[in-house]
Amino acid sequence: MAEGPQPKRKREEEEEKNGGADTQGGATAAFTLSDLRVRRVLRESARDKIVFLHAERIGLSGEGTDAVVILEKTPFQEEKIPDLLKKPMNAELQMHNDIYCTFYLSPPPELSEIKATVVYPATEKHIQKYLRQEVHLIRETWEDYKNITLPFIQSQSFSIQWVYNILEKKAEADRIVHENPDPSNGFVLVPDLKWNQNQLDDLYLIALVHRREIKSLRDLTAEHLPLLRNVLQEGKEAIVKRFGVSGSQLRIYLHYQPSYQHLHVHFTALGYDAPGSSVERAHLLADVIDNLAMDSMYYQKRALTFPLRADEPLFKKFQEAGKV
Ligand code: M7G
Repeated sequence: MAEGPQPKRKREEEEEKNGGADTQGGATAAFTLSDLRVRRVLRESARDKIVFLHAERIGLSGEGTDAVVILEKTPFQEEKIPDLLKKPMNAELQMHNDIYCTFYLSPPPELSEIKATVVYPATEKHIQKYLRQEVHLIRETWEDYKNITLPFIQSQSFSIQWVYNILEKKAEADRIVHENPDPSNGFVLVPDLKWNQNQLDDLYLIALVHRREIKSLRDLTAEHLPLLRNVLQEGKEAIVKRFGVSGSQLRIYLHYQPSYQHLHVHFTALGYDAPGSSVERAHLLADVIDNLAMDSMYYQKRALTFPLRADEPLFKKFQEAGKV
């Protein structure tokens, strides 16, 4: 029988107890969730049972430091479902009509977990990332990439310190599922921040390549084929071995544009409608490999589409250039 997901490791539990951790440079500055004060709701989704909050932590001098807090009701864990009906709890009948009735349950804490992800200290860019915005599609030619996008991402993009912390084993070292240590063609596979590893329905891992100069799809040429083939092949093998999910049940893809400009590949359960897995952002790794095998300069020739929020500085740059 397939092995289930690994139980939560001690370090994660400790981090959760502390309410999160700042892993800048590998150092961990713990704080409790109750140190944070909610400033406003950035976005919420009734369908996904998730809310994104702009919060702040008040320092000793009374100064507030921005944080982003993401609260998400966790998926059901199959083995715990029978307890939901069995355990004595407050179950309030809301409506009864013929054969139909609705109850509202107030389950005990161990059956009503909420996952809290904290970004602290958060930059303005983090806050903007989660703020509900009007979104537009950009069609970026190679010239647009060179003239507009590249200078922009070189001048300002998210810090990728967290990626280096993983590659250098300064953070999440005990979560590594697989590593190929080769400096040119190797990578590290870890559970994504979004996955709590308690159930396989929303399985989500990321492969971070050891090479540091590859920012995104735009930098890839046939030279990178051995690396990409390793990620595809070894990533699938590691996931079937550890989690019992076969390669044919995985969606393996890159984002364009990625938020973090260090090449990484997303592995999500095929049945999970993962955020960012839609056509305007996801490029299947198998297709990327085929495209590069056909034409080494494929991603330096073709136009690429991606969504941008209306208030993003990059969107303004495309507007100023008359491209939107
Ligand atoms: P992306 O396409 O660059 O950006 O993917 P997106 O967040 O807009 O999708 C980066 C991926 O890395 C996302 O799936 C994040 O959830 C994940 N991620 C981000 N951070 C800061 C961490 C982290 O510290 N640890 C892990 N394990 N995953 C992270």
